This record gives sequence, structure tokens and C-alpha cells, in this order.
Amino acid sequence: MDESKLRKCVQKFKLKDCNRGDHSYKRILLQLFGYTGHGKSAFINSCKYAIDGGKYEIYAKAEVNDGCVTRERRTYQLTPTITIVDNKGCTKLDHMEMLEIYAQLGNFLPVNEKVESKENYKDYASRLEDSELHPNDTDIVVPIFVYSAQKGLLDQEKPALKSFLQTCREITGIVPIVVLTFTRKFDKEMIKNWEQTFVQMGAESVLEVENYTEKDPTKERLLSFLKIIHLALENVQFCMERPKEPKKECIKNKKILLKLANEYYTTSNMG
Ligand SMILES: Nc1nc2c(ncn2[C@@H]2O[C@H](COP(=O)(O)OP(=O)(O)O)[C@@H](O)[C@H]2O)c(=O)[nH]1
Ligand SMILES: [Mg+2]
Repeated sequence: MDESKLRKCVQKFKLKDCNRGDHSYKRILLQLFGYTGHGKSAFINSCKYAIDGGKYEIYAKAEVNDGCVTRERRTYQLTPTITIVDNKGCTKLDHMEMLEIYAQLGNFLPVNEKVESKENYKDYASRLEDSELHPNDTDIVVPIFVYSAQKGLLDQEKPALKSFLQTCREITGIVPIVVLTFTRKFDKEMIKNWEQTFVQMGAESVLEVENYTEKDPTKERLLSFLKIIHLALENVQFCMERPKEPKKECIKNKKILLKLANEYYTTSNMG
């Protein structure tokens, strides 16, 4: 598909057009996660640019460094059906940050509000309970892991990252799409290596982009962003083939999260 066809296809996509209907889902949430500085916000701006056409504008801004205590998950609407969420970036991707991300992907945390991160089991569990106050079972979540090709990845970091990506899949039912950013400086060989690395860690799709920045809003790369959004829609369509029960999913996820949180907080003596 060429650029304008792909753009139309993305803009017009509706959940009720899926083969077996929308299963009462109302919205697709593309949830971005990954390390701070790896280009999540720039990716959102690039996607907006690719979908709207027109002028490059900054919607998602760089986050202020607040010592990672408070974070805001901001949403940006891409089309009538698709919304993209800029989750707070992580710095170490340790267990605590992973738990935060799981809670985000499970849609247990509110969007567009500031929330404190929780450092003990009781608070974490209680926040999962609070999610009953703003039940959200009408979103279908597509996880998108944003990773900079400039950052190396040590062999000893891989097992933890692999199991992290697996849990993200378990929670959302979709294998995280890996978006490699900062790719311009690297040759095909290097990018292939990155792809293989992520495939070995369980990824099914690894896509490379060079995000737009204020200094470089040239148009020729729009297609790469449209392709990623289109791939997310294909994942959604695939998911919608198997009937889902949002309430059960939510309970299942809560159990997974409580179990992981319990394991982590007991071993780290923060329970
Ligand atoms: N060259 C280049 N710069 C990028 C790319 N993605 C992001 N940046 C720049 O890197 C900085 C951090 O990006 P940002 O989107 O704020 O990262 P976030 O913390 O993951 O949201 C910003 O100055 C961006 O303009 C990319 O793919 N290529
Ligand atoms: Mg950001």
C-alpha cells in the first residue's frame, strides 16, 4: 500500500468493522513504554504528523525530570478510534518499574492524571483495587516498546528483558511491537542484528524508525510510522477474532500483577 492509501486505511479503521464485531470495545489504546529519552514522545509527534499530514507540530513534550516520583500518562488521539498513550519512561527497568508498566498496560492506572508511584506491596495492591472506581474494559491495548538503537544491550540484560516482554504479552494478549528509534546512523547490518536480538527475546515485529524532531521535520519518512500503526491494527483485528471477556481479562491480570508484586516486594523486603 502506498502512503495515502495506508493513511486513509488507518484514519477510517473502526472496531465494529472487525469480522466478528467490536466485542463492546470502543477504543484502541497504543501504549508506549520504554526507557526515558528513547523517543516515545517524539514517536507520538511523528505519528500525529504521519496521520494528519500538514505541518510538523509538537504535541507530546519531553518530560520534566522529577526524580520519577510522579508521572502523568497523557493520551493523544490519533484517529476517532485510535489513541496513543505516552507512559512515563523508566530509567532502570528494575522490578518496581516493571510493575508500574504492567499496571499501565493492564489499564489499572488512570490516564491524564498525576499519580504517585507505589513503593510497597500494600499500596500497589490497593491501587489495583482502586481501579474499580474507574473501570476500563472498553479499551483494547496494543503494547509498543520503544527502544533506541543507540543504546547497547548487554547479554546479561537479555533474560530479564525477555521475561518482561513476555509478561507484557500475557497482560495485553498482544506481543509487544518493538520500535527501534535513532536508527539513521546505523547500517542495515546493525539494524538486522537488533532485530534478531529482539526476535530472540520473543518479539514478532521489530520496526525501525528515525523520529522527526524539530530540527528535522522533512517528510520522506512518513510511511514508516503509518506502517507501525497499521501493524497495530492488524494485531487488534487478529485479537478480535477470538471473543474476549474484558471482565475476566481484568481479573486475570489483577491476579498476575498481585502475584508478581508479592514476589518482588517480599524478596526486596518492601512488603
Ligand atoms: N535523531 C533522533 N533523535 C530523536 C529520535 N527520537 C527522539 N529523539 C530526540 O531525543 C530526545 C528524547 O526524545 P523523547 O521523545 O523526549 O524521549 P522519551 O523520553 O522516550 O519521550 C528528544 O530531544 C528528541 O527530539 C530519533 O529517532 N532520532
Ligand atoms: Mg516522553
